[in-house]
Amino acid sequence: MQCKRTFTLLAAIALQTLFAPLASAESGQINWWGWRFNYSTDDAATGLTISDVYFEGQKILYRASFPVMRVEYDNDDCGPYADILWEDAYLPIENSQPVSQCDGKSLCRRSYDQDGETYLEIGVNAKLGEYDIYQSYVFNPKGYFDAFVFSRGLQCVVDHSHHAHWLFDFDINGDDNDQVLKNGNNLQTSEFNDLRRNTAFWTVRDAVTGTRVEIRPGRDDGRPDDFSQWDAAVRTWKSDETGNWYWGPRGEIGDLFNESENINRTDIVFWYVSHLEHTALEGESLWHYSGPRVTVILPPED
Ligand SMILES: [Cu+2]
Repeated sequence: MQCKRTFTLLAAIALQTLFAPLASAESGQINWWGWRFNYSTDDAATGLTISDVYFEGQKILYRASFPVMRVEYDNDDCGPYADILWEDAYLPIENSQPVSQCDGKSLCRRSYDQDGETYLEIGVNAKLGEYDIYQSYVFNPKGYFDAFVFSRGLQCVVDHSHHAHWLFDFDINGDDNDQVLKNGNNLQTSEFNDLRRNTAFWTVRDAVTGTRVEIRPGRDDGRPDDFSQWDAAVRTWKSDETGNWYWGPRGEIGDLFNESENINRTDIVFWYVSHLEHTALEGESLWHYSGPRVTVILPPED
Protein backbone atom coordinates (compact mmCIF):
# COMPACT_ATOMS: atom_id res chain seq x y z
CA MET A 1 0.00 0.00 0.00
CA GLN A 2 2.80 2.33 0.94
CA CYS A 3 4.58 1.44 -2.28
CA LYS A 4 1.55 1.96 -4.43
CA ARG A 5 0.91 5.33 -2.87
CA THR A 6 4.51 6.35 -3.52
CA PHE A 7 4.20 5.26 -7.10
CA THR A 8 0.97 7.17 -7.55
CA LEU A 9 2.55 10.25 -6.10
CA LEU A 10 5.62 9.98 -8.34
CA ALA A 11 3.44 9.39 -11.38
CA ALA A 12 1.38 12.40 -10.49
CA ILE A 13 4.47 14.55 -10.18
CA ALA A 14 5.81 13.26 -13.50
CA LEU A 15 2.49 13.98 -15.22
CA GLN A 16 2.33 17.38 -13.66
CA THR A 17 5.79 18.19 -14.95
CA LEU A 18 4.88 16.89 -18.37
CA PHE A 19 1.73 18.96 -18.55
CA ALA A 20 2.82 21.91 -16.44
CA PRO A 21 1.29 24.95 -18.09
CA LEU A 22 4.14 26.85 -19.64
CA ALA A 23 4.17 30.60 -19.51
CA SER A 24 2.77 31.48 -22.88
CA ALA A 25 1.06 34.36 -24.54
CA GLU A 26 -2.66 34.08 -25.03
CA SER A 27 -5.27 36.09 -26.80
CA GLY A 28 -8.95 35.89 -27.62
CA GLN A 29 -12.21 37.68 -28.05
CA ILE A 30 -15.05 38.35 -25.65
CA ASN A 31 -18.69 39.06 -26.33
CA TRP A 32 -20.56 39.41 -23.09
CA TRP A 33 -23.59 41.41 -21.97
CA GLY A 34 -23.13 44.37 -24.30
CA TRP A 35 -19.32 44.29 -24.12
CA ARG A 36 -17.15 43.24 -27.05
CA PHE A 37 -13.35 43.34 -27.06
CA ASN A 38 -10.13 41.50 -27.77
CA TYR A 39 -7.66 40.59 -25.07
CA SER A 40 -4.04 39.62 -25.34
CA THR A 41 -0.87 38.95 -23.43
CA ASP A 42 1.07 38.70 -26.74
CA ASP A 43 1.58 42.38 -27.11
CA ALA A 44 5.16 43.11 -26.25
CA ALA A 45 5.54 43.75 -22.54
CA THR A 46 2.51 45.83 -21.67
CA GLY A 47 0.75 43.30 -19.47
CA LEU A 48 -2.76 42.17 -20.27
CA THR A 49 -4.18 44.45 -22.93
CA ILE A 50 -7.73 44.84 -24.11
CA SER A 51 -8.37 46.36 -27.51
CA ASP A 52 -11.21 47.40 -29.82
CA VAL A 53 -13.48 47.71 -26.81
CA TYR A 54 -17.17 48.31 -27.63
CA PHE A 55 -20.15 48.72 -25.34
CA GLU A 56 -23.65 48.40 -26.84
CA GLY A 57 -22.08 48.74 -30.29
CA GLN A 58 -20.29 52.00 -29.47
CA LYS A 59 -16.50 52.13 -29.78
CA ILE A 60 -14.90 53.12 -26.48
CA LEU A 61 -11.22 52.18 -26.48
CA TYR A 62 -8.62 51.42 -29.07
CA ARG A 63 -6.53 49.82 -26.35
CA ALA A 64 -5.93 49.68 -22.60
CA SER A 65 -2.58 48.43 -21.32
CA PHE A 66 -0.36 48.23 -18.26
CA PRO A 67 3.08 49.43 -19.32
CA VAL A 68 4.85 49.58 -15.95
CA MET A 69 4.71 49.41 -12.19
CA ARG A 70 7.50 51.49 -10.68
CA VAL A 71 8.70 50.47 -7.22
CA GLU A 72 10.65 52.52 -4.72
CA TYR A 73 12.08 51.18 -1.46
CA ASP A 74 12.85 53.48 1.46
CA ASN A 75 16.40 54.83 1.16
CA ASP A 76 16.78 52.83 -2.07
CA ASP A 77 17.62 49.77 0.04
CA CYS A 78 16.47 47.74 -2.97
CA GLY A 79 15.80 48.92 -6.47
CA PRO A 80 14.22 51.13 -7.62
CA TYR A 81 12.49 48.83 -10.11
CA ALA A 82 10.44 49.16 -13.25
CA ASP A 83 8.24 46.05 -13.15
CA ILE A 84 7.04 45.16 -16.60
CA LEU A 85 4.61 42.31 -17.23
CA TRP A 86 5.63 40.17 -20.19
CA GLU A 87 5.46 36.63 -21.45
CA ASP A 88 8.24 35.09 -19.37
CA ALA A 89 6.80 36.49 -16.14
CA TYR A 90 3.40 34.76 -16.47
CA LEU A 91 2.79 31.90 -14.05
CA PRO A 92 -0.20 29.68 -13.26
CA ILE A 93 -2.40 30.75 -10.36
CA GLU A 94 -2.02 28.51 -7.30
CA ASN A 95 -4.27 27.99 -4.27
CA SER A 96 -6.92 30.35 -5.67
CA GLN A 97 -4.65 33.33 -4.99
CA PRO A 98 -5.71 36.01 -5.56
CA VAL A 99 -8.77 34.69 -7.46
CA SER A 100 -10.63 31.41 -7.42
CA GLN A 101 -11.73 29.28 -10.40
CA CYS A 102 -8.42 29.83 -12.20
CA ASP A 103 -5.93 27.51 -10.52
CA GLY A 104 -3.36 26.20 -12.99
CA LYS A 105 -3.91 29.03 -15.46
CA SER A 106 -1.90 32.20 -15.91
CA LEU A 107 -4.65 33.82 -17.93
CA CYS A 108 -7.82 33.87 -15.85
CA ARG A 109 -11.13 34.27 -17.60
CA ARG A 110 -14.20 33.83 -15.42
CA SER A 111 -17.62 35.20 -14.66
CA TYR A 112 -19.08 35.38 -11.19
CA ASP A 113 -21.94 36.87 -9.19
CA GLN A 114 -21.46 39.14 -6.24
CA ASP A 115 -24.10 41.11 -4.31
CA GLY A 116 -26.68 40.45 -7.02
CA GLU A 117 -24.42 41.69 -9.83
CA THR A 118 -22.77 39.67 -12.59
CA TYR A 119 -19.15 40.27 -13.51
CA LEU A 120 -16.76 39.10 -16.16
CA GLU A 121 -13.10 39.07 -15.23
CA ILE A 122 -10.07 38.70 -17.41
CA GLY A 123 -6.70 38.75 -15.66
CA VAL A 124 -3.11 37.62 -15.91
CA ASN A 125 -0.95 36.25 -13.12
CA ALA A 126 2.77 36.95 -13.00
CA LYS A 127 5.84 36.72 -10.84
CA LEU A 128 8.67 39.24 -11.03
CA GLY A 129 11.49 38.61 -8.58
CA GLU A 130 9.77 38.13 -5.22
CA TYR A 131 6.55 39.84 -6.30
CA ASP A 132 3.30 38.20 -7.18
CA ILE A 133 1.34 40.45 -9.50
CA TYR A 134 -2.15 39.90 -10.85
CA GLN A 135 -3.46 42.42 -13.37
CA SER A 136 -7.10 42.32 -14.43
CA TYR A 137 -10.16 44.00 -15.91
CA VAL A 138 -13.58 43.29 -14.39
CA PHE A 139 -16.65 44.12 -16.49
CA ASN A 140 -20.25 44.74 -15.45
CA PRO A 141 -23.28 44.71 -17.82
CA LYS A 142 -24.30 48.19 -16.67
CA GLY A 143 -21.41 49.64 -18.66
CA TYR A 144 -18.45 49.91 -16.36
CA PHE A 145 -15.20 48.07 -15.88
CA ASP A 146 -12.53 48.19 -13.19
CA ALA A 147 -8.85 48.00 -14.05
CA PHE A 148 -7.07 46.31 -11.16
CA VAL A 149 -3.60 45.37 -10.12
CA PHE A 150 -3.02 43.07 -7.15
CA SER A 151 0.44 42.69 -5.70
CA ARG A 152 2.18 41.03 -2.80
CA GLY A 153 5.67 39.95 -1.83
CA LEU A 154 8.79 41.66 -0.54
CA GLN A 155 11.94 42.01 -2.58
CA CYS A 156 13.57 43.41 0.56
CA VAL A 157 12.06 43.55 4.03
CA VAL A 158 11.78 47.32 3.84
CA ASP A 159 8.83 49.71 3.43
CA HIS A 160 8.20 50.63 -0.18
CA SER A 161 5.63 51.92 -2.66
CA HIS A 162 4.40 50.51 -5.96
CA HIS A 163 3.22 52.97 -8.60
CA ALA A 164 1.01 51.22 -11.16
CA HIS A 165 0.60 52.86 -14.59
CA TRP A 166 -2.30 52.21 -16.93
CA LEU A 167 -2.48 53.66 -20.41
CA PHE A 168 -6.02 54.10 -21.77
CA ASP A 169 -6.05 54.88 -25.46
CA PHE A 170 -9.65 56.05 -25.79
CA ASP A 171 -11.36 56.25 -29.18
CA ILE A 172 -14.91 57.22 -28.23
CA ASN A 173 -16.96 56.58 -31.40
CA GLY A 174 -13.68 56.60 -33.33
CA ASP A 175 -10.36 58.33 -32.91
CA ASP A 176 -11.41 61.89 -33.75
CA ASN A 177 -13.38 64.50 -31.80
CA ASP A 178 -12.49 63.31 -28.32
CA GLN A 179 -12.57 65.84 -25.48
CA VAL A 180 -11.48 65.67 -21.83
CA LEU A 181 -13.20 67.37 -18.89
CA LYS A 182 -12.36 67.66 -15.22
CA ASN A 183 -15.19 67.11 -12.73
CA GLY A 184 -17.78 66.80 -15.48
CA ASN A 185 -17.76 70.39 -16.73
CA ASN A 186 -14.26 71.83 -16.97
CA LEU A 187 -13.19 71.32 -20.59
CA GLN A 188 -9.43 70.98 -21.09
CA THR A 189 -7.77 72.20 -24.26
CA SER A 190 -4.10 71.29 -23.83
CA GLU A 191 -2.08 68.41 -22.40
CA PHE A 192 -2.06 68.32 -18.60
CA ASN A 193 -1.05 66.39 -15.47
CA ASP A 194 -3.49 66.02 -12.62
CA LEU A 195 -4.03 64.90 -9.04
CA ARG A 196 -6.99 63.14 -7.45
CA ARG A 197 -6.67 65.71 -4.70
CA ASN A 198 -7.82 68.37 -7.20
CA THR A 199 -10.06 66.42 -9.54
CA ALA A 200 -12.64 63.89 -8.39
CA PHE A 201 -13.17 62.34 -11.84
CA TRP A 202 -12.41 62.85 -15.51
CA THR A 203 -14.68 62.60 -18.53
CA VAL A 204 -13.63 61.63 -22.04
CA ARG A 205 -16.39 62.23 -24.57
CA ASP A 206 -17.00 62.36 -28.27
CA ALA A 207 -17.87 65.97 -29.06
CA VAL A 208 -20.20 64.92 -31.90
CA THR A 209 -22.14 61.95 -30.53
CA GLY A 210 -22.03 62.75 -26.80
CA THR A 211 -21.00 59.21 -25.87
CA ARG A 212 -18.70 59.50 -22.88
CA VAL A 213 -16.78 57.70 -20.18
CA GLU A 214 -16.04 58.75 -16.64
CA ILE A 215 -12.76 57.67 -15.03
CA ARG A 216 -12.99 57.49 -11.26
CA PRO A 217 -10.32 56.53 -8.75
CA GLY A 218 -10.57 53.24 -6.89
CA ARG A 219 -10.96 53.20 -3.12
CA ASP A 220 -7.32 52.50 -2.42
CA ASP A 221 -5.37 54.32 -5.12
CA GLY A 222 -3.00 55.99 -2.70
CA ARG A 223 -1.14 59.25 -2.85
CA PRO A 224 1.65 60.48 -5.07
CA ASP A 225 5.07 61.24 -3.62
CA ASP A 226 8.42 62.64 -4.77
CA PHE A 227 9.21 59.46 -6.68
CA SER A 228 5.87 59.30 -8.52
CA GLN A 229 4.31 62.73 -8.57
CA TRP A 230 1.06 62.49 -10.53
CA ASP A 231 -2.20 60.52 -10.57
CA ALA A 232 -3.22 61.23 -14.14
CA ALA A 233 -1.83 62.65 -17.37
CA VAL A 234 -3.64 63.39 -20.63
CA ARG A 235 -1.73 63.55 -23.90
CA THR A 236 -2.37 63.87 -27.60
CA TRP A 237 -2.17 60.42 -29.19
CA LYS A 238 1.13 59.61 -30.87
CA SER A 239 2.14 56.12 -31.93
CA ASP A 240 5.62 56.37 -30.44
CA GLU A 241 4.22 57.53 -27.09
CA THR A 242 1.77 54.67 -26.60
CA GLY A 243 3.75 51.43 -26.64
CA ASN A 244 6.31 50.06 -24.20
CA TRP A 245 7.77 51.76 -21.16
CA TYR A 246 11.34 52.82 -21.99
CA TRP A 247 11.92 55.24 -19.14
CA GLY A 248 13.01 52.92 -16.35
CA PRO A 249 12.09 53.07 -12.68
CA ARG A 250 12.58 56.82 -12.43
CA GLY A 251 10.60 57.74 -15.53
CA GLU A 252 7.97 60.27 -14.47
CA ILE A 253 4.88 60.34 -16.65
CA GLY A 254 4.29 63.96 -15.63
CA ASP A 255 7.51 64.91 -17.42
CA LEU A 256 6.94 62.77 -20.50
CA PHE A 257 5.34 64.00 -23.74
CA ASN A 258 4.07 67.14 -22.04
CA GLU A 259 4.26 69.75 -24.76
CA SER A 260 1.03 71.68 -24.23
CA GLU A 261 -0.38 70.17 -27.41
CA ASN A 262 -4.05 70.47 -28.24
CA ILE A 263 -6.35 67.83 -26.74
CA ASN A 264 -9.66 69.33 -27.83
CA ARG A 265 -11.52 67.38 -30.53
CA THR A 266 -8.65 65.08 -31.29
CA ASP A 267 -7.30 61.62 -30.43
CA ILE A 268 -6.13 61.49 -26.82
CA VAL A 269 -4.60 59.04 -24.35
CA PHE A 270 -5.19 58.94 -20.61
CA TRP A 271 -2.49 57.76 -18.18
CA TYR A 272 -3.70 56.72 -14.75
CA VAL A 273 -1.36 56.03 -11.82
CA SER A 274 -2.21 54.38 -8.50
CA HIS A 275 0.15 54.30 -5.55
CA LEU A 276 0.29 51.27 -3.25
CA GLU A 277 2.13 51.70 -0.01
CA HIS A 278 3.49 48.48 1.39
CA THR A 279 5.09 48.19 4.79
CA ALA A 280 7.58 45.45 5.59
CA LEU A 281 5.56 44.64 8.72
CA GLU A 282 2.60 43.52 6.60
CA GLY A 283 4.73 40.62 5.39
CA GLU A 284 4.87 38.98 2.00
CA SER A 285 1.51 37.25 1.81
CA LEU A 286 -0.89 40.18 2.10
CA TRP A 287 -2.37 41.28 -1.23
CA HIS A 288 -2.74 44.96 -2.01
CA TYR A 289 -4.92 46.08 -4.86
CA SER A 290 -5.91 49.28 -6.56
CA GLY A 291 -7.07 50.72 -9.85
CA PRO A 292 -9.64 53.01 -11.48
CA ARG A 293 -13.19 52.45 -12.72
CA VAL A 294 -14.19 53.39 -16.25
CA THR A 295 -17.94 53.92 -16.76
CA VAL A 296 -19.55 54.28 -20.18
CA ILE A 297 -22.51 56.67 -20.46
CA LEU A 298 -24.43 56.54 -23.72
CA PRO A 299 -26.39 59.56 -24.96
CA PRO A 300 -30.19 59.27 -24.69
CA GLU A 301 -31.77 57.76 -27.78
CA ASP A 302 -33.87 60.12 -29.91
CU1 LIG B 1 5.07 45.55 -2.17
